[in-house]
This record gives sequence, structure tokens and C-alpha cells, in this order.
Amino acid sequence: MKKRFLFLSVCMALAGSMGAQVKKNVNTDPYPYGNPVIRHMYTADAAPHVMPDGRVWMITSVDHENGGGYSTMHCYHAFSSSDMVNWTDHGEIFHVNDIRPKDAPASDKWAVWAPDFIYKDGKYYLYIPIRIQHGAESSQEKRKVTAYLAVAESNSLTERFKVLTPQIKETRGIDPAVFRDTDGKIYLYWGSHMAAQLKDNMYEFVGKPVKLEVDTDRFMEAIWMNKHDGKYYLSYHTKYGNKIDKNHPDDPNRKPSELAYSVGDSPMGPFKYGGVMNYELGVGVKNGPNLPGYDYVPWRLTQSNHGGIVEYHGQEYLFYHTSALSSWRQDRFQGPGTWTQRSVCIDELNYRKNGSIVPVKQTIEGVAAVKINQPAVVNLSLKQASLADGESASVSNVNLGTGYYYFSAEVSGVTAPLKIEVRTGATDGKLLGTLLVKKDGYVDTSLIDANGKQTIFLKAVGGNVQISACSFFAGNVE
Ligand code: FUB
Repeated sequence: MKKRFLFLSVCMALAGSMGAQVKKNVNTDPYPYGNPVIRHMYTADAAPHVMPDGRVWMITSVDHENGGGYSTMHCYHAFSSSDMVNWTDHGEIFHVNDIRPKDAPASDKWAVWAPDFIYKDGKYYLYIPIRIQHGAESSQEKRKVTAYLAVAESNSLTERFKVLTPQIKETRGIDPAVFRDTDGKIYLYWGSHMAAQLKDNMYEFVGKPVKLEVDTDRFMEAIWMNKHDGKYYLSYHTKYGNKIDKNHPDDPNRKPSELAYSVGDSPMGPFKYGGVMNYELGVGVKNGPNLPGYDYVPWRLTQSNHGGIVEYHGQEYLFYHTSALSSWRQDRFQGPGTWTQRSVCIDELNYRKNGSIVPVKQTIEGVAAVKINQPAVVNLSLKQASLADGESASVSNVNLGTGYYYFSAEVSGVTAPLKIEVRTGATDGKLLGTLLVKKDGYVDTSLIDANGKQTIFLKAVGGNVQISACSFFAGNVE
């Protein structure tokens, strides 16, 4: 445990010192390719999710225009897209000054690193890794670091988030990832493969955090949970070795900076090592510019890998970041770009028949624009159903097309908390999502794998309830 923390600290110190390199952004010509997708500023650590408006949203870290290392990461931006190609910048939604106490020692450098977020009951929750570098920039002191998680909330992704709790208890470490399973339970993952189920208040845990079994000693950071075909894929950035040698970038004796994954049958594992999901930055990129004198793209020489996965209308995508844009803006691809001036890229994520992941083919072109041809909302033809505990109502021939990401209903007659399961095919068929009902009124939840023509079963579990106005939504942009 101690050893791993030391390793992480050394990597961070190494990253910090490499990132401290400052290169001027002198080239103002438009960036000529599709990846990265955000080109007017530096963005990193994207957390992508489909939101109730049917758009894909990502909240990203912001790398400083002037570089200067990871301690200069001070804010988050929100971006959204309806096709994965054209992105709208909704501006800064959180700044480190929104959380740093006014009386914090001036010598402490506060930064906000890779975030994640989730929608629940009309609110958005933003999980923030606070990273405080204590003491002077020089000497050994640089390695003294405090890192923990905070959570902020907002009524809208375009409004500033307000701190809900400045420090979630028992969260030492960085890189939170938040995941809602189809049974309605929400899990927080962070740091060195820690995890816990979140309580309804979104900042306390049900029980104690657990260190997950990930079946590898290469786990370093950047944990992410993705459910695919009923299996739980935990992905992460691997521990890596020395700086890449220009002349031997694929030196087999150097541990590469990759994203790998482990697979499990439950959100809390255990997980079995599955393989590489994303090779080092710039590996195998075709049609790009070559580093002068070499046969690979210039940013192939930088090490920082961080992944976020989202499924959108039948295709999964890996969001990661590269230094391609800094390489362009600093010297027109003559050099590798700066370590901490990263930019979000998107490429397809595909699986083999046996469930293993095909390592992502990184591209300079980016992905094709998604076209959605279906209504935003599908109302269930179910006027009102009275369900006793364990009973279900069904509607056949529901066309969920290429995907609907949320489900809502009006409920009444609620006397105690209960669940309404949304299933396909049978009362005990595939679970797409679960409404957690506490009182009469409107209730909604996210869904996984809600697509195609289906017979939908709505099943009351734990109490009696009347349901009406049932809709699948977020199937297109409102
Ligand atoms: O961006 C700051 C840190 O670098 C993140 O928290 C890590 O995952 C790595 O991307």
C-alpha cells in the first residue's frame, strides 16, 4: 500500500516536473484535423455522459494556456454535442477558488484534477479531486501532496456548481468516477481502485470504501466504470516507465503509458485483467503529420493517458486526450507538444465477440457525425396502472430505436419507499433501469441498453403504487 502511494507520488512529481516545461503558443492557424475535438483551449480528463436533454455532455479539466504543470489546473468547462463532432463550450462551471478556503496558506498550490459528474433527481453532481501541493516548488517538498474528493451540485450544467461538501470522508486520492447501475444504485470509484456505494445524499457512503480486486499490479490512476453487455469494465491508466526515447519509442523494456481494463460481474468486482484498451498516445495514428525525421506523429513522445467511455446511439466511444493541439500551436508539429497542454480526442471503442476490448484505433480525423432519426420522447401507451408489490404492467411493440437514455413516470399512492423496475421481454427480463420512488410525484432514472423493439415490463418491488405518464426520453435532442 505504502509502496504504491510512493510510486504514484513519484509519477506525479515526474509528471509535474515534465509538465512545468513552458512552450509558447505561437501558431494561430486553425488546427487542420478533427481530433482533438476542442480546439480553442486546452482540455483534459474528459468525463462524458448522455444527459436528459439527449445530448452528450462532457466536463473536462482545463490545462493552462501557458502550461506550467499540473498545479496550474484550476477550473472545469462543460461542453455538449448532439453528434460527437460539433461541440458547444458552455463555459467555466467550477473554479478552484469556489472551494479553496480564503485562509489557505499562500504556499499551498490548490488544483482541481480529473472530474466526473452525474444527473439525479433534477440535479447534477460534480465529483472533484482536490489536489494540494504543499510547500515550495523546488526541492523534495514538491512531493508533499494532499489529495481527496469533494462534491458540488447545480440545477443545470450551464450554471456554476456550488460546493455540497468540501471533502468526502475517507477519500484519499484522485480521479473520481461515478456510475449508476440498472438497479438504481450509484457507485463512486477513485484513487488506487477504491470504491463505495453512494447514499442518496450523494456525499456519504453505504458502508466503508473497499479496495477493489483488479487482478493487475499495473493499476495507477484514472479509474472509469462502463457496463457493456451485462459485464462491468473497470478501466484505468497503467503505471509507466521512463521518458519515451525518440529513437526507440516502443522499447519493450520500458513500461508504456496505456489504458487497460479489468472485467467483473458486479460493480464492486472482483475484476479480472482484460488487456489494453488504449495504447500510448499517438501509437498507430495514420494519415497524421510525422515528427520530422521519424515515422510517427509528434505527440507520440508524450505520456498522459486518461479515458472516459460513453455509448451514444449504438456505438461506444473512448474520450481520451493527446498533445496533438499543443504540438500544432507551439511549433506546427515539429515537436511533441507539451505534457500538460492536452486536448480531448474521441475515437470508437469496440468489442470482440468474446467481450474483450479491441484496443482503440487512435485517429487524427476523429469519429463520423452521429445522425439520430427518431423522436426525443416515446410515451408508453399505458394510461394508469395500479401495481401491487411484485406485480408488473407490460406494453408491447415499444420502439426504442437506437437508444433512449432515461425513463420517467408519475407515481401516486406511495406509502413507503419502493422501486419500479424497467425490464424487457418478461417480468424478470433484462433490467434497463430502476426508478427509486420515495413519494408521490415525478420520478426518473437513467437506462442502459434501452434500444430496439421491445415489450416493456414495469414491475413494482417493495410496495404498491399507481403509475402513469410513463416515457422513455433523451432519445434525440429536444
Ligand atoms: O490531469 C491531471 C491528472 O493527470 C489526472 O487526474 C490524471 O488522471 C492524469 O490525467
